[in-house]
Amino acid sequence: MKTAPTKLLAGGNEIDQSPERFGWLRESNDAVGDFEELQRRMDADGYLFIRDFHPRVEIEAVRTEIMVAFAAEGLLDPTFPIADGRHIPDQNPYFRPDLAKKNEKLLQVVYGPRMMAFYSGLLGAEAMHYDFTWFRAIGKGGGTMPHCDVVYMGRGTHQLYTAWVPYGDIPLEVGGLVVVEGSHRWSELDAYRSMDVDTACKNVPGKSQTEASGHGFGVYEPKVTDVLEKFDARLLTCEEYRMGDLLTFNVHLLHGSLDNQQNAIRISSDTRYQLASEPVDERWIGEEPPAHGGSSIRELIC
Ligand SMILES: O=C(O)CCC(=O)C(=O)O
Repeated sequence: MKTAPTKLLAGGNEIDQSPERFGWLRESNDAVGDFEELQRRMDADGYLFIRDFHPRVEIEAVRTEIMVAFAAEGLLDPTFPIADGRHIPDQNPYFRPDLAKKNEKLLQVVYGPRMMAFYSGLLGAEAMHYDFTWFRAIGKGGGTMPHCDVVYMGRGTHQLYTAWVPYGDIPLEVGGLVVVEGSHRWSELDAYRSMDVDTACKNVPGKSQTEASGHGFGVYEPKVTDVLEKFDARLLTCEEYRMGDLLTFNVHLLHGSLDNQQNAIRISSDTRYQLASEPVDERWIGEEPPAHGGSSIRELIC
């Protein structure tokens, strides 16, 4: 197995790159179009990784619009080409769904016929997508801690898939998505996965269900290295994500991202798909989805 060239970090902790703790995602390009086989792999692995799913030129066009917007906001270092997306130190955009919402090219990538046909094929009947588009623009030092998506979007069907789409080529040091191999099958995570970040504990004033049980705002455990040791598991990622790649996974798979160790902003979207006939989590539907907090809060005795 090839090893990663550099020291890798997640949450500031160095990743053990030994073959027992680290490896590469399985590519499923050989099965594209064979939805039975893709569903079998999704069940087995909890994810599907398809190279060049989208034409690169379409992704590059989205990237250009986003970087031009960042330049106009004064976030980019003017001594580098805009296309490089080098941010000024201490200017980390981090989470910018507002930019995705008004980017027609991006909306066409994530909700256009190519994606909808893919998810309808995978689900075996007509698919629908959430209206909320998560868009991340992660600068130096940023990364996402390990979590399962179901704690943020579990009020509808759990037969729900995330599509993670990078809008740039992402070397390991720029921090792409990582998954914890086989974690979607771990029953030890069931109690955590049954939680909801917008459920407030009536009996623990000021705390949500996840906070009261030590999972903060839905993070399973901040140190992914501890998770890997505890479960004797491997972290999987890709040597270099490329513009056009699609990584899709189920809501029970533990995942996060590596820390970005450079000033190059790492941009990606994550969007959600399910059967149109199944119940949907209303927090993510509509022109202005209610999202977290506010009217989405429900009370419960924890
Ligand atoms: O891109 C990231 O850093 C995290 C993405 C993520 O958590 C997701 O797609 O659910």
